[in-house]
Amino acid sequence: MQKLPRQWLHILATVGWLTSVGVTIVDATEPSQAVLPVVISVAADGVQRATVTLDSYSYSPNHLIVETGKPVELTLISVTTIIPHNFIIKDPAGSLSVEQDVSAGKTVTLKFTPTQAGTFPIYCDKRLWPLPSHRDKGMEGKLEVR
Ligand SMILES: [Cu+2]
Repeated sequence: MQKLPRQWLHILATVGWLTSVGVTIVDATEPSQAVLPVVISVAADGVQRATVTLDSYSYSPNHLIVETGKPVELTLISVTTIIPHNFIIKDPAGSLSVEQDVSAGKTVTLKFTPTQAGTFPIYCDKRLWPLPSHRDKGMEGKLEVR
């Protein structure tokens, strides 16, 4: 094995500590996380509202179904104590591009209006080098626009 400079060892030790904290948080989570698609209903004012919980490393629910052409308002609730996350939706074809940071323990509202039908990835691209990205750890989902 290659010899690492002292600073690197310190960084790796810190990363290891953060990881163990993250694992503890995941263990404390109820195993009954929603995995079924959630059809977001349209409110009387025409807005499609839903709440998504962000944890390390998941979105719950993680499969949202909305209607095209109507505004979507998502309340993003982070239940983590240390690790910051974000919420990105990207249509590779460009019809939708949304990115919202959600600091540990914070709640933020995200608004957008999907204009094209399709299924688009939702993911967190945060990453603590040299660990895999949060998306690689399973922090992803999908937005289905009908
Ligand atoms: Cu994340």
